[in-house]
Amino acid sequence: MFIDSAKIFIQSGDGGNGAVSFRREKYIPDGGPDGGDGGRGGDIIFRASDSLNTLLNFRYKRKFVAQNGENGQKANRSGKSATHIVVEVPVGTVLKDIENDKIIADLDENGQELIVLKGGRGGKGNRHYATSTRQIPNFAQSGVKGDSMWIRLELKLLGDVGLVGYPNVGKSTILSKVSKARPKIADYEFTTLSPQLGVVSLGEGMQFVLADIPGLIEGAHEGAGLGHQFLRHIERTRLIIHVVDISGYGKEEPIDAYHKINAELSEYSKVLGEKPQIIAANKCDVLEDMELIQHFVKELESTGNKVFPISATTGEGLRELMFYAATLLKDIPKPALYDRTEEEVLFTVDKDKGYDVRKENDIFVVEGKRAERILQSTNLSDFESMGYFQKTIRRIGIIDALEDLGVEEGDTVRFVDFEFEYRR
Ligand SMILES: Nc1nc2c(ncn2[C@@H]2O[C@H](COP(=O)(O)OP(=O)(O)OP(=O)(O)O)[C@@H](O)[C@H]2O)c(=O)[nH]1
Ligand SMILES: [Mg+2]
Repeated sequence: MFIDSAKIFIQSGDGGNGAVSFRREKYIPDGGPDGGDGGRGGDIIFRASDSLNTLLNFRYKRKFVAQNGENGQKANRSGKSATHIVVEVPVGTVLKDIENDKIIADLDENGQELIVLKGGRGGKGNRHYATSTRQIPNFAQSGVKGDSMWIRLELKLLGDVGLVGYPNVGKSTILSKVSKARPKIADYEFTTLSPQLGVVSLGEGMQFVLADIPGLIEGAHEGAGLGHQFLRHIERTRLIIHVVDISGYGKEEPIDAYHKINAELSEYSKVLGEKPQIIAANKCDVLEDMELIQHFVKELESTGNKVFPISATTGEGLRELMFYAATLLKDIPKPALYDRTEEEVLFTVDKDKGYDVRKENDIFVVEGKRAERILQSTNLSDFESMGYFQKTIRRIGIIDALEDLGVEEGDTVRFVDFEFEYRR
């Protein structure tokens, strides 16, 4: 069975807390602070691997949870950082955020890696907080929490040659005749519901993978029918066999059908529109009028593509067609990355944090929806509420972000419309 999609849960580890501790040595009555830092939580990393071909493994293992970093310890000992979890997926896997269906990553190359969830940073131990006026810091920094999300994995099939055409033209019949694949074949439209792959072996090491997808109809590029969700797969192939049924219709109809499908391909993407094609005029066995075939061949060879009159049923012409495909493939390099648009793929996986931290002149500014909500829920004149406010902005990483920008004791922070002096 071929599974090309899976839903999994991932969670990165929390950072360990920094320790509060003071040196205790004989003859040293008031030792300074020596609380070590917390360790970092484990990341969730995805890696594309050539050795996997399906998403089958994810039927059995659906949760990937990284461990937390250890807490800091006394005597300046840092807590151990957790090991990262590496999730291996087949080359050609697309990662999507289930919440909004956004593409997080498109792992196309063997060995390509991406950190999808970062583990939380460890908190600093109290030894970092000693100053000339504060020699006994009775606090340390908490570790930052990890993050979690549901992800959908989708595997784009990687065939060398794709069979493309209207429904019911005989694509699956062709695949079944030239490979060991056994796709469903029937005399009605949309028999094929998901992509099928077969290996075509022509002897002497000549072989390629042939992909059969559901039939395309007009409007496919906008999502009509079934085929459109699989055009992505065809985009990855190096060559298209464009199948046209030339039986039973008039002289011009098959030609018209050919152009209509090509228009759909071009509308879907430039890559698809420009992919090299071979044209297969199928169901020749039921044609009595040879002139019809000749007309079709003559008309369409003017497009620069070669036309093969075939019959998938009797097998006539199939061998020549497959050999020609194999010959063309020799000169078409395997694609590395295909054209992708910026907005489509987000290689940075920082989920929207809901706040933004920046430095404006000498002021540190924190803004954003989440920051606003936190502020609204805080009673600025209440001690406990303020304590909670501080905890929250630490937990979600605002303090870390401020420190990364170089904030120091006494600097001004403008939190939405609330200004305060920074104190550790
Ligand atoms: N006479 C004749 N019938 C054929 C030939 N090739 C396919 N057929 C018939 O056409 C019908 C459709 O064939 P399929 O291979 O299922 O067509 P398809 O293009 O895969 O169709 P979808 O999966 O719906 O897109 C079946 O009844 C086949 O037996 C052929 O060369 N000659
Ligand atoms: Mg089919």
